[in-house]
Amino acid sequence: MWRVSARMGRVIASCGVCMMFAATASAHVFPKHQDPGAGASVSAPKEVRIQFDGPLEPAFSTLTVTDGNGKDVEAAKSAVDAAHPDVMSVALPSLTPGHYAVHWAAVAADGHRTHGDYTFEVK
Ligand SMILES: [Cu+2]
Repeated sequence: MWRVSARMGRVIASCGVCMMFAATASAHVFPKHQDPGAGASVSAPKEVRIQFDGPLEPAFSTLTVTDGNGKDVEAAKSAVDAAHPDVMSVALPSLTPGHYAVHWAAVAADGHRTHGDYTFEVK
């Protein structure tokens, strides 16, 4: 079960249960707002922040950022906002101009997993 859109990048739901029962699709969380956005060209951001359409399981949800060579660049481990369990962010060092990829894996509160990636550009 997967879907693709130019605006959101690549998004994949990957739990075995859901491969068989499409009706459970609503148990998955998907990005609602991504900052920087997919395909955006921005000044070096201090963090990548994604708001999902439902609460995340902090222990299993991750957000990483890689540079053009596929090397991790995030300054710290990603974290789910304690006050806003639907928001996950990761701090960044000062990034040099270039293309970067965001990789996220979101585990919903009920254990269903989705993941995806998208790119943005630092001017
Ligand atoms: Cu699932």
